Amino acid sequence: MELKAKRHPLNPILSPNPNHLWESRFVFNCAVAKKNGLFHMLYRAQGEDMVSRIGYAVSVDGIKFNRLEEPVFTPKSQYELYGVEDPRVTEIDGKFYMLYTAYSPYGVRISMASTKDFIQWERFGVVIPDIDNKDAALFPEKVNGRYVMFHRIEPDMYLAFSDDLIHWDDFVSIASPRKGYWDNLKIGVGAPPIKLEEGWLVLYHGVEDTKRPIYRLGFMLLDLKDPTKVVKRSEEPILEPEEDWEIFGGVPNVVFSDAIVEHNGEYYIYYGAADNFIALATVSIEDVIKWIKI
Ligand code: BMA
Repeated sequence: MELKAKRHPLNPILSPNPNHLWESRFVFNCAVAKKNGLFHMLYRAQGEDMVSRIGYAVSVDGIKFNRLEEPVFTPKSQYELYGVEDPRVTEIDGKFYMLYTAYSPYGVRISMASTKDFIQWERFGVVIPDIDNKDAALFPEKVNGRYVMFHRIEPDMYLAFSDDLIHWDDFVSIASPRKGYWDNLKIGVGAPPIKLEEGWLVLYHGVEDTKRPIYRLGFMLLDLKDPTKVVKRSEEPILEPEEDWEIFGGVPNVVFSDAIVEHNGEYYIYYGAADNFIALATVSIEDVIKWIKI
């Protein structure tokens, strides 16, 4: 069975805003958390200076978002000199933890901050030091007594484990690019995983090694008790660049997701299109379960 996500007809749902210098050129990879009937979005934006900052937008239907005039999270340390990128948010014990990429002359580093209201932040800084690393997302609960995080040391997807969310160890590669497939160059987690009876459902991106690399999206299913074990993986992508605004833009041929949210029997997949826009695609939960079971 081929599982395909369906684009929302109002796409793209968020575009650069020429009136705000910090987000005048590109808005793209975003985190979304649903809480008390609202969709809270944290999105990466670039303006005239090309530094990445994080903006906030809110919605009641998950489709039409209202944004703030100013970014809510901006570079604050030497590791963030070029920007704060690609937020992914997980709610743990009533707090939202954001993992993001800090980009600077030192390279790319996984960093963390937490918030209760998406405006005021507690910053933890770099949590995996001394190594180029990105594509991080936290599991929503401890597994076997420890916190678990996805991360990516090129070209593989890794897990890391922690007792306090700050110190991470036991790095283990759980999946690699596959020769002859759409994800043959490098892979990284998309959204934080969703716990199902059948296992951990993980949206991820895969890059194909072509003259102009193509970013596509697929699913993995991880073993519930031992998430280092991949039980199933999309043979075909569930979403790939097809629309003009996915093929042309800041970086061509990119669909890249940091967020999946359950809503009315569907998964809402929010994605950055061509590093230029924010778009929405949906897939029915029933179809995902069917895909898992075949
Ligand atoms: C990757 C990511 C994203 C981006 C993608 C395509 O390296 O870190 O920020 O969307 O490249 O340019």
